[in-house]
This record gives sequence, structure tokens and C-alpha cells, in this order.
Amino acid sequence: GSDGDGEVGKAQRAAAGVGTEPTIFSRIIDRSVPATILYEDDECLVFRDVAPQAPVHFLVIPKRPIPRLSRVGPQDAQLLGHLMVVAARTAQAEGLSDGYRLVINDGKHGAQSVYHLHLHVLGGRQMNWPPG
Ligand code: IU
Repeated sequence: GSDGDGEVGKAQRAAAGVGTEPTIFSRIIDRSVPATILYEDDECLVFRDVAPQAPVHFLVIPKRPIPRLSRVGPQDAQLLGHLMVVAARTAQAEGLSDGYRLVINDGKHGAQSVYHLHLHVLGGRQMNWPPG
């Protein structure tokens, strides 16, 4: 349908909350909501997206609930770098030897729907440019 009931509509409704509440990702971290977990360490968790947009689609999230990329500061630089390194390592483990795409959606115009910072990793098919 139109934006109202699609991904953009969902993201715009979520933007009303703007990330002060714990999200469902906190419940995936504490295992009160199930997910297919691919990797975990002290700083981050990697799990498959429940609504995959490509043959391989997983999310890399910090355990510390940073709401969105536009809220990060210099103190987060090491953690953000770690998330990217883990994304690349997990992509390799998932067999994405022909490449893949990293996406971070921020806020309303970025169509962010869950206000716990996450890197999308999408692969296993040809991606297009520009994104929608
Ligand atoms: P976004 O960048 O905030 O739009 O992405 C949120 C993603 O989280 C989206 O791809 C959802 O399919 C995904 N997701 C999930 O994997 N498990 C959940 O329980 C929920 C969302 I809610």
C-alpha cells in the first residue's frame, strides 16, 4: 500500500517515540524475545532480520541502547568501529564473497522504525542504486 501502512509509515509512527523507551531489541539482547543469533560479544549482538529484504539480511546492534546514529558522539567511535568490523566478519562467515550492503536508517527521513541503533547487512543478491 501507500506510506501509511508500509515500512515508511511504520517508521514515521515509531519516530514519535524518538528513542527514550527500551525497544524490542533490548528484549532480544536479554533473550526474552527469540531471534536467530549469529554472533555475540560483550559489546554487540548480531541476529537475522525477522523480515529479510535479501537472501541474507542480518542486524548488528550495540548492547548499549544508543537510539540512533544522529545521537552518537566521539565517545562512541570505538564501539561504532567495532560494529562495522563485526558486520564484515559476519558477512564473510555468511558466505557473502561477492559483496553486500551496509545500511543505517536514521530518523523519519531515513525510515528508522526501531530506535536502538542497528546496522543492516544485506546480501546474496544484486543490490540496486539509488535505494528507495
Ligand atoms: P529500521 O532500520 O529501524 O527500519 O529497521 C528495523 C529492522 O528491524 C527491520 O528490518 C525489521 O524487520 C527488524 N526487526 C526484527 O528483526 N525483529 C523485530 O522484532 C522487529 C524488527 I519489531
